Parts: sequence; structure tokens; C-alpha cells
Amino acid sequence: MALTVTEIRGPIGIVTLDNPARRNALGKQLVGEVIAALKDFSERKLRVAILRAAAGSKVFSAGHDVDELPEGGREPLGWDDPLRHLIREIENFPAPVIAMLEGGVWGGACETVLACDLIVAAPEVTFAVTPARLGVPYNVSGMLTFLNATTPHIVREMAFTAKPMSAPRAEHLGMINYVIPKDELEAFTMSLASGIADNAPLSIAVMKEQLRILAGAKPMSPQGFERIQGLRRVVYDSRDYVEGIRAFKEKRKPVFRGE
Ligand code: YXS
Repeated sequence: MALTVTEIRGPIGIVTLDNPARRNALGKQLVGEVIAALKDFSERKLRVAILRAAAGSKVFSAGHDVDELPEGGREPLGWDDPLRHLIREIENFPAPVIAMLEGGVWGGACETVLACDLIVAAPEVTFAVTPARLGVPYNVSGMLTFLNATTPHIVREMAFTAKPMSAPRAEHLGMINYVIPKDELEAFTMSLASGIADNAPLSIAVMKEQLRILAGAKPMSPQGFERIQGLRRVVYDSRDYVEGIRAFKEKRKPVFRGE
């Protein structure tokens, strides 16, 4: 059974996340369908892609599918993790990707949305960066996505508190482009997309790629990278990591002991 719905309206492609039973968790199948849709849009040379959840969704996406996370002792967000593939596909898609949001945006879905080129959200939308809720050591490129979307203080606040941030506050901080009433959201987003689609696609594609390369051009020494990977291993080898995943699955509050 498909977990997404794909639609093409002229030069605009729309991918709708449609797995409400698991709150659109970013599992291997759902991510694979989104990536396949983006590849199809690229082959058709569509000029804008829109990523959304089904109309009226209370949750845009609950983030990484926790059941697909390792239970410890292994890198949880490695290069080949579906979430990492999704982020790269959005960043490498040769045209703007617009996130059109209704409902809560959680964990890896926050990074997915912030990797999009423009973000339009209904006022009720919230954004929660959740590694600390689960004991997960987020990965380096993921943290860079957050750092490129806002200031270090705001990244720290979101990462350390794991509390949802409202769409109006996110807009005030410049993290998202527009907050639009739910009943106007689709018309507004389609109008935004159509305006972009009327502009020069080659110019837009090269500016998007320039911005991607410049955003990733952060110096990090090999020693610095190795130190981070060593620290992350301590976390995903920890009892806290196992406790975080287990508590989620057992639907109880985790008890973290810092070991
Ligand atoms: O009990 P059933 O079988 O009906 O399944 C429940 C949930 O277990 C399931 N579900 C998920 N399954 C896998 N991965 C998930 N991330 C996930 N989230 C939910 O969906 C069914 C309905 O969930 P329920 O009853 O909680 O729905 P709700 O409407 O009461 O609450 C919606 C949420 C989103 C507020 C709630 O489901 C929630 O807090 N989900 C987890 C949000 C979260 O912490 N996401 C982070 C995932 S890990 C990740 O993204 C990164 C690795 S990291 O953490 O590092 O950022």
C-alpha cells in the first residue's frame, strides 16, 4: 500500500505524505516513495516540488521511524539511513522544494523541512528537534542543516529542550518563510510555486546549487570530525540511548542516567 500520493499540476509536482497510522514517520518505504517522486519530477524537468501532508493532518511527520533505529551499538544515522538519503535528495533536487506544512513537525522531519528551499506553515504548526528526548546523537551534516537555518542559540534551545517551537516564532526568527491560515495555505503555496515556475529554471538551479555548496563550506579538520564521531559513538553505545528507544516503544517516559 502506498504511503504517499503524487500529483503533477503543470510545472509543479506535489508529494503528499499519507501514512496517518504512523503519523507519517520517515521510514524506509515512505522515504523511498518521496525520493522516487522527486526523481520523476526531475526527469520531467518540473520547476517546483511541493512536500506536504494530507490536508487536515494533525502531524506533518513524526520524524525518523523509531522502529527502524538500531537499538544501540551501531551508528543510528549513517550515510545510508533513509533520512540522510531524503535530505540529500531534497538538497540536490535541481529546482526549489517547498515544504507546505500542517500539523506537528518532529525530529528528523524538522531537518527534512529545513532542508527544503522554502517553508510555508499554518499557524498551528510546531517544530520539535527531538534527539535529546530519545538519547540520539544527531549527525554532523544534520546539525549543519539546523545551523544554516537559524542561530546557534536557537539551535541549542531546540536541541537541548526538545520542546516544540510555534510557526509564528519560527517565522519571527527567519527559520520559515510564511505563516498562512490553513484554509489559504494551498492556494498561497501554489501561487508562490507558480511564480517561481515562471522564472528561468537554469538560473534558479545553479543558484540553488551555489547556495548548497556555500552552506556546506564549513571548515572542519579530520581530527575534529574524528573527535565528533568518537563522541557520538559513546552516545549510541550508551545505556541512555537504549533506554530512550525502549521507553519510546514501551510508551513511557525515559529515565536517563548519563551513562
Ligand atoms: O501505537 P501504534 O502502533 O498505534 O503507533 C503509534 C506510534 O507508535 C506511531 N509513531 C511512530 N512510529 C515510529 N516512529 C515514530 N517517530 C513515530 N511516531 C508515532 O504512530 C502511532 C500513533 O502515535 P501516537 O498515538 O503517539 O499519536 P498522537 O497523535 O497521540 O501523537 C503524535 C506525536 C507525533 C506527538 C507522537 O506520535 C510522538 O511524539 N511521536 C514521536 C515524535 C518524535 O520524538 N520523533 C523523533 C523520532 S527519532 C528522529 O526523528 C531522529 C532520530 S532524532 O530523534 O534524532 O531527531
